Order: sequence, then structure tokens, then C-alpha cells
Amino acid sequence: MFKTKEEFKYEFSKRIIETYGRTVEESHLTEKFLVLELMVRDYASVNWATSKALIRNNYQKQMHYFSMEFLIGRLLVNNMMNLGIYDIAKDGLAEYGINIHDLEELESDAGLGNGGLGRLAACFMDSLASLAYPGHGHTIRYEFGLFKQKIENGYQLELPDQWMQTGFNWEVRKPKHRVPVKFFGKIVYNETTGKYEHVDAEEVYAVPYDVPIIGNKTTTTNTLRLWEAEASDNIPANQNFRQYIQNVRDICQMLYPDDSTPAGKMLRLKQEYFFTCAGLNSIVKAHLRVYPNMNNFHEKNVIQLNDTHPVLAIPELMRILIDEQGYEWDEAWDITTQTFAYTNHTILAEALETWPIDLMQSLLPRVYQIIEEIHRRFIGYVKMVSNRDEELLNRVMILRDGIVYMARLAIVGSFSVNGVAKLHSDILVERELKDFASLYPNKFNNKTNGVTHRRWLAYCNPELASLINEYIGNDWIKNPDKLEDLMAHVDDVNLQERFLEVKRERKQILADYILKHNGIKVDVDSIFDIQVKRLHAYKRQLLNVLHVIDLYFRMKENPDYRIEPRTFIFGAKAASGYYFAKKVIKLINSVGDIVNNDPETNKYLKVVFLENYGVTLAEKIMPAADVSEQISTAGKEASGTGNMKFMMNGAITLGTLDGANVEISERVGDENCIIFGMKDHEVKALQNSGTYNAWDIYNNNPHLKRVIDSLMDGTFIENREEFRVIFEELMNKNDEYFVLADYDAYCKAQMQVRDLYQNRLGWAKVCLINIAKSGFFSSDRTIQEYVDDIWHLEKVKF
Ligand code: B1H
Repeated sequence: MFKTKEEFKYEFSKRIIETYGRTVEESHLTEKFLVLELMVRDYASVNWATSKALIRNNYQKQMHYFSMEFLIGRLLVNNMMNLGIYDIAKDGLAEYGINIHDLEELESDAGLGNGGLGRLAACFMDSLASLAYPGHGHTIRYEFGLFKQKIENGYQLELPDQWMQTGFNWEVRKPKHRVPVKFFGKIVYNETTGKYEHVDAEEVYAVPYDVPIIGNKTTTTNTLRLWEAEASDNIPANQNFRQYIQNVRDICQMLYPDDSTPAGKMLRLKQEYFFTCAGLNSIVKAHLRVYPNMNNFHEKNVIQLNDTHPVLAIPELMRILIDEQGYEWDEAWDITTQTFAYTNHTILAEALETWPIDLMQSLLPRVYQIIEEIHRRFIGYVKMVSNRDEELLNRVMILRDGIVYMARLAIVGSFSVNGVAKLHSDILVERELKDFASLYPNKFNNKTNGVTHRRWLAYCNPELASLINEYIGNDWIKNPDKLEDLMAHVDDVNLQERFLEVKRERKQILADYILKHNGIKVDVDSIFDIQVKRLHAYKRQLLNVLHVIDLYFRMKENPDYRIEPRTFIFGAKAASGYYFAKKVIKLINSVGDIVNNDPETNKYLKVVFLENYGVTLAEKIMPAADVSEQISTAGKEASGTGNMKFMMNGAITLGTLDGANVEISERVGDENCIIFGMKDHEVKALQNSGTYNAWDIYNNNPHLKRVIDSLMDGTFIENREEFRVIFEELMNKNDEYFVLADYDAYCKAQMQVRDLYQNRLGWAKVCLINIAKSGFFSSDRTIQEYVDDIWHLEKVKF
């Protein structure tokens, strides 16, 4: 393996010649990129093999993270940095006249996820490996990631995300480790063996593709296992061959197929069982290669269920233990319930998974039988401990009225249930899962989310990272708590000025991007006020735009009223069937068209919608932000993780007391963030009182009234019906997310932003305090808490 620039150059050129029969000078950029990627993977493979051998030889316990989503983003430069070979490679390439950033740009963003939940899984993988814990991921090898968003004429268009088009060199196909997965068919009891058998099933093979997860400056290299469906030889006699092939192909085609049709719903359930069954069976096989039986399975393995999507792993493990390993129910249940831990990520009713019993029964006949038995025994238990409280029973049943409640199955079958921020976990215990929390008080706990500061600060913002290093050294990369050492320097005017310079440099990079992609020229000395996240009513991008419209009108009506120059930047994908969310995107773009082109005001106010928000774009956005908009209705955002990325890069949080904003504000103090709006209990109280009336607020606030009227009076678009759905949600459906209720408080909070920004050095100090206090929000801290309280892992010993 190369250790110097010269060795790197030698190997690079040798590989280019061997692979493509050309010299480095003659080869295409893509060829150079692919060769570099393979070189890095091979470099990491030595550590990968070592890690596997050590974990095996030391009989170490391992954690397996089951998640429908892993938003890992680009890997090339991140991996090189973690391996400590980045500078050698960069300099070596430079001597060939190759700019490493040109190669970096060729890597597609592995977008195997929707948003925060998937990105969290990716951050966890980075922290696990970097802290030298044996922890692996399992998911689906989707052919298409989340759609690629294009904005045309202000509307969102969805295009296929062909992320593997130029090849995905990080993965290694492992056909030897394939696992059969069975769907449909029926269950027969075999009198002679005394076992249940699954016959006439549609079988597919799950084939693993392993991706190395390379920790920072450590030999520890874990595995992200992507499962792919392939055809099997065991298909039912009456199965139509072509149809069978199609069914196999469908399974891994894309992330979250449309579930608005019965066929789509079935496919989603198929995906969930497909990868959990495959993952679990591969773990069981590995266990049985080392140990004679499954008695100690839970001592050597722990499986973290990332939301309810992989919860079928619980009945699947019961099936393996009972049908294949000959365990009795009680023994099997002991092992199972000591193996699984469940993370809840939302309390939004529409996101809590349920499945029709008849669907599950026909697709997964044996697994369903086991769920029924889990349900029967659980009901027996509840009756016993509650003195037959019928109402309680009705609230907690796993099966009810033809429906399977997945979160309930998850809670009953796991030894740990956690929320993802303090407020969220409290709401689970005190409100949403109250019954379960009193049935199983010891299962519930909180694990506040975190993000990897290596990607979200060191890698994406090298300018800020080196400034930090100058003042406090670089220990914080290994130990993010060390960022706190910056507190000793926050009053240093020199540091404050240097910070503002770095911020300006990063704003310039984003401004160039905006000019190139949106054709909008923005002022880098204006406040970059940014809201990037999935588009959802509860996240209230609408509140943000309404305020923008208000500022615009105020400047139009009064030539003496001028605001501190602002650039409002949005990035958000809307689910393809989410009509309201798509209209909000259109509204942002329509407002932008008018405002950006109005010569009277456009020195002060610009609105930018960045298309195709994802991991790679976020890496450009976070370093350039002044203000981080985290304005969800209190009680709705489980945690948020964008808030943490902004904070690390020295942006000031403008937010409600929701999700992890609560903990951010506790850590930085009230003077160093701007909190506004109703609190969770106030939202609940207002909801319960039944007295909320959006029209009252509208009628009592002339500025707001004018803003809302503009949705339908042709100010921003000729077709006055275009935004009717938004108007209706706010006014005639009485504003479910309390946009109007928080409107006035939001405007005042925005004025605080303006006041704070007047004092440039004061602003810089606040930003520096945010950076200094962001160590807590590193996923290294989160992972250590999971390890201490739930997983009980030991570091890989070298
Ligand atoms: C989060 C989801 C989610 N919570 C269902 N729940 C999905 C639910 O397609 N589905 O079926 C997809 C995603 N995602 C997010 O998780 C929360 O909203 C954030 O607040 C949180 O920070 C993040 C990570 O915990």
C-alpha cells in the first residue's frame, strides 16, 4: 500500500494502464475517478479484513443497525480523510495536473433515504467506526434512490435518481452469503417432524453487497450491507415465469414505492420483510458458524430497529428459533426480546405504520401466525397486570380491527424503546406511548440525535476547521467535546473577524452556486437565512414565506422602510403525492420571481429555492448560513438534525422549542439563539380547548391579512386559484399547524435577528459560542450513549 506521494503516483498510473490501456494523461476524468475510488477501497480492505478477524477471534458482541434508509452521500474524499491518505493523494494527483475536486464532483450522492432518519443512520455508521465499535448497517440496495428534483417554471418535477450509473465501486458483491426469502404460499404442520413448513412459496434470493465503513484514524472498518433481490430456483410450479422475474426486479427498484395503490402497499411490505429477513438470517448464520446454538445469540448481537420499518425482524427471529432451531416459545421469546431495541422517530399519526392483517397474512403467512401468538400472549399479560382493564386493552392491542400496529409490536418485542431528543422522548412517555410506558417503565429512554462533526464540519468546511485548529488544536476531531475550548476565545476580536472572513468566503461559494444554478445574483453581505429540510406542513416553510411576503409589502408601501439586506434560501423535496407541499414550493418560487425582479426592493430582499436538496448540496449550504430556520410547530419535530449541522458551522438558530432545538437553546443559552412561539404544552392546550380560530388572527392583524389575501389576489401569479389549497388549509381548515398563531412571534423574532446582526462582532461571538457548544451534538456522543445504555459493546482491540 502506498505511503508516499511517489508510491501513490506509481500505483495510480499502473492501475490506469492495467485497467484502460492508456496513460494517466490519455485517460478520461471518469476513468481516473473510478480508479482512484478502487484504490481507496482496496487500501481500506486490509483494515476491513483485520477488523473482521479481530471481532471474530475476540468473540465480540456486535450491533446491527436495521434501517430502510441510509443517506450516506459521497464517500471518496471522506474515506480518504478518514484513512489519512487525502493529502498524499491530492498532491500526487496535482502532479499529474489533476484537481482532486474535479474527481470528487463525479461521485454521485448515494441517496438511499428520504431525510433525517436516513442521514442519522449514515452519521451513526461514521461514529461507530470512528469510535472503534463493531456496528454494521443493513438496508436495501435500491436501484433508484429518492427522486432527483428539478424545478421547472416553479414546480417540482421528479426524475429518476440513477445513482449507480457510473458504477458504485465501494460495494463488494458476496454471492456466497445469499439468503432465501419466502413470500406467499401456505403453512403446513408436519406431523412427523412436529414442525411448521412453508410450502408453495415465491422464493427470492437476497444477495449482499458489502460497503466498507471506514472510521477516522482507526483500523476499525465496519460493513454496510446492501441487500439485492435475485431469482431463485424454487418457485411455485404454477408461477408464471415472466411475472416472477418482474416481481423479483420490483423489490429493490426504488425507495418507498407509491403506497397509494394496493399493489404499491404490498411492495413496501415486501421490501421491509425482504431486507430484515435477509439481514437477520445472515447474522444468525454467522453466529452459528462460531457457536453451537442460539442460546447466547443476544449476548453476541444486538439489533437496533430504526423506526418500525424493520420490525418484522422480531417475528422473523421467533420463526428461526422455533421452526429452524427447535426452541420452545418461551426460550425463543427470551432471546428475541433481549436482542432488539427500537427507536421511535415520530409521533405524527400518519407516519405510524399499520398494515392490514389480510395483506400481511397472505404475503407472510408464518410470520403473521407468530405475530398473532405474540399478540395473544401480550393481551394475556395486560389483562393480568391491569385487572382486565378493557379500555387499556383496546388502546394497546397489537392486532385490532383488521390492522397490525407495528410500533406496538416493536415495543412489546424489544428491551429498549428510545426517542431521539429529550422533548420527544418525554412526549412519548407522558402522552403518545403512556400506556406502554406504564406497562414497561424500564424500557423507555432518550437518546438525543447527533451528526458526525467529521463530515459536517471538518470535511464540508475546511476553512472553518483550520481556523478552529489555529486556536485550539485539532483534538476536537477525535473528541468533539474539545470544541468547548473555543469558549476561551469567543471574545477575541481577532478570532471574531477571522470567523466573519471565513463565513464570507463560504457565502461567496454558495452565491456562485446560486448564480450558476438559479441565475440569481445574491449579495454576500446580506444575511443568509436558510431553511433546508423535507417539505412538510408541520415544518412550516409556509410561515417563513409569509414573513418574506410581509417584508416585501412593507418595503413597497413605505419607501423609508428598508430591511437589513436578506437572502432567504430554501431547499426541500416534497413527496410526489403531497399536493399541498408542492404548492408551497411553487409559492416560494413565485414570490421569488416577483421579489427578485423588483428593482425597488431587490437590493434588500432576495428569495432563492435551491433544487434537489440532498447530502451533497447540504455540504455547500451549512457552511454558508447565518440563520438556521427551525420553525416547526412545537411537539411535531421529533429532533431535527439540520439544526445541529448549522450550529456546528456557526449559524444562529431561529426556532421554536421543538425537538433538539430545546437542547440547543439550553446549551448555548437564551442570548445565543432566538426562540419564539408556542411551546408544546401550549399547542396541546390550544388544540384541546377547541377555541382556536384562524379568522380571528387574520382579522386582527392587518399586515398578516394583506399577506394572506395576496395568496389569491394575483400578486404573485396570474391564476388566482393556484394557491387556493394553501389559503384553505390556513383559513377554512383552521390552520392545523398554527402558522397564524405563531406569526406575530415569528416576525418579532426576525426583528431580533436584524438587531443582533447590526453588531457584526457581537454576531460573530454568538456564532462562535454556537460552534463551541456543538460538541454535544456530535453523533460520537449519541453513539457512546447507545453503547453505554443499550448496546454494551466493547471497542475492537488491535
Ligand atoms: C423522521 C421519519 C420517517 N421521523 C416514515 N420519521 C417514513 C417516517 O417514508 N416513510 O415511511 C420516512 C421517514 N423521519 C425524522 O427522523 C424526524 O422527523 C426528525 O425530526 C428526526 O431528526 C429524524 C432522525 O431522528
